Amino acid sequence: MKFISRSIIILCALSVLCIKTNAEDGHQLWLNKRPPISVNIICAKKSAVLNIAIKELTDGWQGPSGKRFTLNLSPEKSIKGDGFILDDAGIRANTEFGILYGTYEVLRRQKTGKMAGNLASNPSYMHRILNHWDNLDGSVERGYAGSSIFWRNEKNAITVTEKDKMLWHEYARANASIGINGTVVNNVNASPLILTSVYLKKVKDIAGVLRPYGVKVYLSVNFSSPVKTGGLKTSDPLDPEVKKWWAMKIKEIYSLIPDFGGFLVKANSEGQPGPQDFGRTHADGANMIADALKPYKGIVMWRAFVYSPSDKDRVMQAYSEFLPLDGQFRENVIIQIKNGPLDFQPREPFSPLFGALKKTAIMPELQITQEYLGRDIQLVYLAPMWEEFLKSDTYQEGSGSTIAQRTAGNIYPQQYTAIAGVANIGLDSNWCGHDFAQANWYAFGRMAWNNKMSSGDIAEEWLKQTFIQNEPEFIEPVKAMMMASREAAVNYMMPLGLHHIFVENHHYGPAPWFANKDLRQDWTSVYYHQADTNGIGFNRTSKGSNAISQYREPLASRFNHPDTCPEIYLLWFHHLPWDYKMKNGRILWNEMCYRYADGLNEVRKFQKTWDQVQPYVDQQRFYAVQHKLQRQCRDAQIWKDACLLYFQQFSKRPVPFDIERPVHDLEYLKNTPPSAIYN
Ligand code: BDP
Repeated sequence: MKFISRSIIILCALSVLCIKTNAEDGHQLWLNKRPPISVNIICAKKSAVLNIAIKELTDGWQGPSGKRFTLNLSPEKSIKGDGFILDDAGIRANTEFGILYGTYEVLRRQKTGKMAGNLASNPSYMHRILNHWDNLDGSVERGYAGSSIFWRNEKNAITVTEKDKMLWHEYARANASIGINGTVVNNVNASPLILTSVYLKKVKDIAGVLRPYGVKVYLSVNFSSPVKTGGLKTSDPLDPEVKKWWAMKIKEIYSLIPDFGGFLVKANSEGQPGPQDFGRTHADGANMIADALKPYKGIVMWRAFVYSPSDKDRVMQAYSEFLPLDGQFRENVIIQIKNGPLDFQPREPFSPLFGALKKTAIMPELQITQEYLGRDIQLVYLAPMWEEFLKSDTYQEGSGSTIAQRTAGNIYPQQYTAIAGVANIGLDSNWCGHDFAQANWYAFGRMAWNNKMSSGDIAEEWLKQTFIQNEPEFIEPVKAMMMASREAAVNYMMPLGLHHIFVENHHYGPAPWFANKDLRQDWTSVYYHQADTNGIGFNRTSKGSNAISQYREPLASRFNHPDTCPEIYLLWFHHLPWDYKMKNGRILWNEMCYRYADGLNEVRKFQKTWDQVQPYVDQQRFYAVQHKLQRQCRDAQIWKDACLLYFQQFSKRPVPFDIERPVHDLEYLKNTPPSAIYN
């Protein structure tokens, strides 16, 4: 007996050891397997989609052993789209995909220890779409997790291997498990080649793998495709030959992919062609393509990311261009708007277009890939930023007109509702480069399904599933770290409303000194921070660029005065003297110093938190994250030193005595190429 119990103890100890030493490259994402418990699934119908649901439940069931569980396709009025109802007996849905999403919800609840019980769940958006900025040569614009999972730069670039299919299958499953039901497989800066028959054949193959998981394929298209690949003399949207060309092309696509989703278009933006090249409007361009897609129920996602090299404040331009077109777009056109009016900065107020357009369908575009938020190097959980954005009140129809409500079609009706996230996925074995960047992919899907979900709940769910760990000693500190990470990044990069002071185009490290008389001024840093001996910040008040006027009351007045402007946006809207008094009594310069220091100190705390939870994490991921946190700490220090030393030249004030002195030299940071500093 003694011997047996001792053996059991040794066995248990060994198995704990095994779990901890197991190599975990993160490839399983949040779908990590646990040994299944038996379950008796009852399903009257058979199909590729339902087979997936049955297999998932059989392979992953963690509920009562031997339970009878029914998958029931029965029309139910309270269920919308691919929504579902869960109860003790099983899942009810109107569509097979509803059953599939219900399946993943059941498994998620079981794995995260959420109480079983009744739940009715309908998606906030009909289309929940990833945007891959993947080029046909396999590179990924602003991608930090390896090459494209769809394209490659080889001789047989368009061949499809079994390995490709396996990866796309895993990708589709991961997306379905969080409710994502669409993917744009090529870059918004689109190569016209994507619409040639050779590439379309590969798109068909991709669509074939993704289909049973409910992930529809969409394409980014180049507006001058009729000229570039169609041999026409013009791409003028009002030209009958051009219309005919698009109609033919779209017919060809649907003959290959009957459930093709539609197009994403970046037009007249950053040098891309568009209808304005022919004296036409965005509406002329979008409608022409939308008309050709309509018979097939396809949609056009037309991006509002436009700005031209004019004197007008860049953050005001999209509003000025699109508002006059309100009501002119077809019902199957959705204007895709980035969350902020500038460009995916660590913090921006929401784009005023969300509170302006009334008769036009609109959708948010979020950036999951961390172009301006530390790439794959920094642990920055983005969901708190998206939550802040979705909860923003535009006051369009009085208070409570949040962006979540407006874009879900609850304020003005929209035939199609959608949300897009720029993907952070590549060929890296853990898909996203940083193990914690997976949480951003996960959170995007969860918020796209339910745009009122809290970022904290999502973090907790993700942690429990990804690390197969329900221990509060692990979950609580790590969740707190994730939840603090975005604010920390804002503080060590661009606190108090500062924005776009990155190294040119590189978008990782700081370069507040970046100026270039020969370049568009709105691509330089000095244009945005406007620091001089009088103060710092961009004056967007009624006495400045008047960007505040694009917001509805009471926001416009609130933003217009420094005393009422939320301090998180202070230098976004105001140019203020260095000794401006903050609410806490500090002068602006000192407050800036403390914010930079707080951001850095927070990352130091993250390192300690992570080290403390080592016993709960497999070695491979533990060391990978630990290593990245070291880099993050070093780089946060560079941000703090670079910005404070640079701005100090204008503030001409000391850094408060209780803040750590800079460890870097400004001249070194200014004169060393980023490749030497950050690699
Ligand atoms: C900017 C990126 C650029 C993209 C552009 C876009 O730097 O690579 O092409 O946005 O969204 O953030 O079109």
